[in-house]
Amino acid sequence: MADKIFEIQTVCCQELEKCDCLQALQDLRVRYLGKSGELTALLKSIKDLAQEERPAFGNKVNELRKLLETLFANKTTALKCSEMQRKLQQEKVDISLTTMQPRGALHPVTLVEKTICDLLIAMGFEVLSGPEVETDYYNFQALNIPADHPARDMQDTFYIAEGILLRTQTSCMQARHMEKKQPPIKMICPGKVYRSDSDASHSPVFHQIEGLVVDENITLCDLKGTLQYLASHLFGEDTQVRFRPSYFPFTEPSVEVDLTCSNCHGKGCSLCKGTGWIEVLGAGMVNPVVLENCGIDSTKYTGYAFGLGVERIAMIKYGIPDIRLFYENDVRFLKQFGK
Ligand code: 2NL
Repeated sequence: MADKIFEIQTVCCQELEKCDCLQALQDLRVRYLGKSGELTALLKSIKDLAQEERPAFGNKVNELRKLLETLFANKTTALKCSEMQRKLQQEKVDISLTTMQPRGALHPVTLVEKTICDLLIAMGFEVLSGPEVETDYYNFQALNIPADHPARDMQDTFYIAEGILLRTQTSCMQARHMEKKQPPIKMICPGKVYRSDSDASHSPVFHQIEGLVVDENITLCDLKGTLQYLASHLFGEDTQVRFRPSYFPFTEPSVEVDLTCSNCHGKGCSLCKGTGWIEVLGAGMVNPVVLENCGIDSTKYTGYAFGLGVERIAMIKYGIPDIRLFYENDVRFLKQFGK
């Protein structure tokens, strides 16, 4: 009988040695230590022994059970450990590997529009947007653009129906806002505008930002200070702002606004055609007729307004020669601007 105990111990140890996965180990445990396993069978054979041999035999079998339980527990730990090692090795993630996904970038028009809006927001302007399909009233009449003005011609404006058109400027939104709200007003309206025009510097759709400030004692100086701040931040600290007299039906007086050339700093180059100045936008004091049209007392309040083309600013800033490059979506062009 002692031989039998020894044999079971030896064979079980050999099999444990060979065992290389947790499932096989579990099967082996059932085979030896399970309810109908080898050790239970061994213990049952106690009845074949003489009475006096039984206690010693029982003790030996129990010792073997304890030994095997320890060996199985050790083997379980060892197998779990090597399994974890294998997983760590196999499922390792190389975090230094780049995904090679091409990165997107903001369109230069979006980039410049956002930069200008952020500068104006910092000066306290609120941002409003409105419909691109407008009425003749808000696009022309409210803004003092007379019936015989060339802008009203079918040649210049996209008409959708009688009295309905694609807005040619964003000021319609300014007019709508003044109708609703009394001064102080300090707003900008960025958005798409449409004009029936197309060449290297004109596109049938382009982006405009118009600003409007109405309050007591607003002067042309307030306009100049605002534009100076904008110019210095867009084109550099040393940029100068110059006003030239001009004419718009919705402002009186009206001005064309020039900046010292960002390319040659005023010395004269091909970009500024030797003048040292570049025309960037139009502006002026809001025509009292426009204020009155929108329900604002022009004896009490004055205001300034300006309108700029975002594409034009981007063309000057980046030296882009043709407006159509913005709309062709050639990735080689677009990827130069993303930050
Ligand atoms: C240009 C010139 C300008 C305005 C826009 C404006 C708006 C209201 C009242 C008065 Cl509600 N004026 N806007 C004023 C002067 C010029 O735009 O050449 N834009 C591209």
